[in-house]
Amino acid sequence: MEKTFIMIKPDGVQRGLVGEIIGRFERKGFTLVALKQLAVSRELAEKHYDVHRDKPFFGGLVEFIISSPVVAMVWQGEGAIASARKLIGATNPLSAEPGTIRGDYGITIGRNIIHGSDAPETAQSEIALWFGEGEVSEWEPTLKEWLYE
Ligand code: DAT
Ligand code: MG
Repeated sequence: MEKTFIMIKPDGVQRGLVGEIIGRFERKGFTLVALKQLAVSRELAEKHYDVHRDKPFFGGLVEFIISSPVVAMVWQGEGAIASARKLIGATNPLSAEPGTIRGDYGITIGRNIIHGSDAPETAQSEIALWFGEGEVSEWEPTLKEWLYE
């Protein structure tokens, strides 16, 4: 089953959206296989956003991510990577559709609440970057037969 890395950013935690966001992934039917709240080091934030290192917003983005705790998670399920991106919505919350997390709760691109891996390769590398092997638990919900044909 596919796994994706999801992070509730400092604004999502500060605004009390953790339960709401976890609930959306649960109700969709995905399985939570790793979860922790942590204060992010500059090194980890820079590694996570390395692909954006040369962008003008990189410095501000790193400062934002290390400014207050985040909630890091791994969610599992069929098509979890692309589906999570749909649940999250477009990068700019003002362009994100209502019904998506960013569309419902965000206003500006620099405070867009949540991160989700964008492809199988990034999901794999982000999970390995944020979690040790023993931190991801392999389990299957007993209601699986009611979620999948
Ligand atoms: P996403 O988080 O939807 O994958 P991304 O990978 O293009 O978006 O960018 C990573 C984060 O960087 C994004 O969630 C918010 C921030 N960001 C992107 N473009 C930005 C911009 N033009 N100005 C400020 N922040 C930006
Ligand atoms: Mg991205």
